[in-house]
Amino acid sequence: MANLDLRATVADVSAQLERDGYVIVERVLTADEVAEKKADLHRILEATKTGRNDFEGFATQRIYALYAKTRAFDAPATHPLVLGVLDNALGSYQLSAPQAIQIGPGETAQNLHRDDGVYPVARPRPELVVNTMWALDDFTEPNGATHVIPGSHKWVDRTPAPGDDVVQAVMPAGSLMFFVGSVFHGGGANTTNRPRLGVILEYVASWLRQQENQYLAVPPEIVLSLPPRLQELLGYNIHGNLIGNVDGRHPIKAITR
Ligand SMILES: O=C(O)CCC(=O)C(=O)O
Repeated sequence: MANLDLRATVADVSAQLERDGYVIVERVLTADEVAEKKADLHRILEATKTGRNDFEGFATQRIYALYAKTRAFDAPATHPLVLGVLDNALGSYQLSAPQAIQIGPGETAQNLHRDDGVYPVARPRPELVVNTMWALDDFTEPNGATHVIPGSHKWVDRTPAPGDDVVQAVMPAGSLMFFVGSVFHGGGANTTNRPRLGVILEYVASWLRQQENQYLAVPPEIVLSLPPRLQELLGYNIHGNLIGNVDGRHPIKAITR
């Protein structure tokens, strides 16, 4: 399916996400924004080790605890298009696994997986997870553009098999891919001599536990300096009047000095 651009409405993006399990919106970030974010992430990548197993990628660097280390993805996390699509897909949600992923030269393809596979809830079920991938380099077939199996989010009891239609999320730097937690996908092999940098901001329904523990990942003094909507997305929210309360009160009060 053709990539969309910023003329696409929330309804357009949501419809394609629901149908295919993923959708790409090109050039959501300007070239200047991409350059600025890349520069900040490169500062952190200098001190970031490569992965410890095949899933993380032995030639791939991952910046975990992203919101403790950079302010470059504060605005993208609450981009109106992102929030609109997430409102439709999940209703009430929070960040689950924000991380930068730099796939290095020589990396092999990651196994195809579902991001919501960590939650033991029987299928079919409503989506629990929506992921966003912000491309900071051009994503190409040879440099490891994410592999996706369109439509696989609707599979109830099958897994990928040889012959399945696997596409790659080819998109220019600054583009944004949405993909639901139930769609099979994985990082591609990088056969070029340059790294491929992207940032994944994964969101999960706010009644579920976040994949990375943001309360410990992001120091309270940083959380308190952030806009309220981002604080909520980092986990300082209450779902359904009760889930997430601290001593009967809103969790942000527990760290407010
Ligand atoms: O970097 C990518 O293209 C996707 C990575 C991914 O799916 C993961 O690490 O779970």
